Amino acid sequence: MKRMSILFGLAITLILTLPLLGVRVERVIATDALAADMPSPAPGEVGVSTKPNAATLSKGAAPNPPANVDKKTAVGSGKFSVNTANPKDDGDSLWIEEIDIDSDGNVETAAFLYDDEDKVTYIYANKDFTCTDGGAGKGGIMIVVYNKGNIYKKPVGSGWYAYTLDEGECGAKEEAVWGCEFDAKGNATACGLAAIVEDKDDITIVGEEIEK
Ligand SMILES: [Ca+2]
Ligand SMILES: [Ca+2]
Ligand SMILES: [Ca+2]
Ligand SMILES: [Ca+2]
Repeated sequence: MKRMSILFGLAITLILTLPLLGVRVERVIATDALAADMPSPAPGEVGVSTKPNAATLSKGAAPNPPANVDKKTAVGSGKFSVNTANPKDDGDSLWIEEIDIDSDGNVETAAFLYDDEDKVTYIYANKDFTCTDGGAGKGGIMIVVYNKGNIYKKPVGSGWYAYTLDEGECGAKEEAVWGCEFDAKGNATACGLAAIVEDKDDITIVGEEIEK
C-alpha cells in the first residue's frame, strides 16, 4: 500500500512537471515588442539614451531592397564608415528610406545597405540624440541586424547599434564609439564604449556598462 502511494505521488509529480518542461520552447522573434524594452544605462555614465525603434529593427531583419538600386561596398560617412565588401563581391544594395528610426518624432534620411553575402542589414543616419546624462549629441548612428541565413549563425533579428561621440559629447573623454548589442527580441544585452569589427559585421563592447 505504501509503495502504491509513492508511485502515485511520482506520477502526479511527473504530470505536473511536464508542462513546465514544455515552456522551454522559445517563441520566435516578436520584433514588435522590441526597442521599447531596451534598458538604458544609469545616468551619469558615458552613453546615449536614444535608441532604434521596433519598426526599424523589423525592417532590418527582413530588408526589401528596391530593384535596380546602387551597389556599394561601404555604408556610413566619414570616419564612421563600414566596408561590407566580400571577395568577388559585385557590391551590396544601398538605398535611402525616410523613416523615424528612433521614435523621436523626426524622420531621418536613413541609408540601408543589405550585405547579401553575409545576410546582414546596415542602417545609417546622422542625427541629434539624447545622452544618458540628459545632454544632447549629434552624429552618426549605425544599426546592424542579422538576417535569416546570416553566415555568423546569429539569431535572426539580433544585432547591435553604435553612435559616434566627439570629445566631451555624452560624457566621452575622447572621440569614441558607444553602442549596444541586442538579442532577437530587441533587448539590449550589453552597452558601452565599443569597437566595430568590420570583417565580421560585428561590434565589441570594450567598457561594459550594463550586462544581463
Ligand atoms: Ca560583411
Ligand atoms: Ca558584401
Ligand atoms: Ca554583395
Ligand atoms: Ca527620428
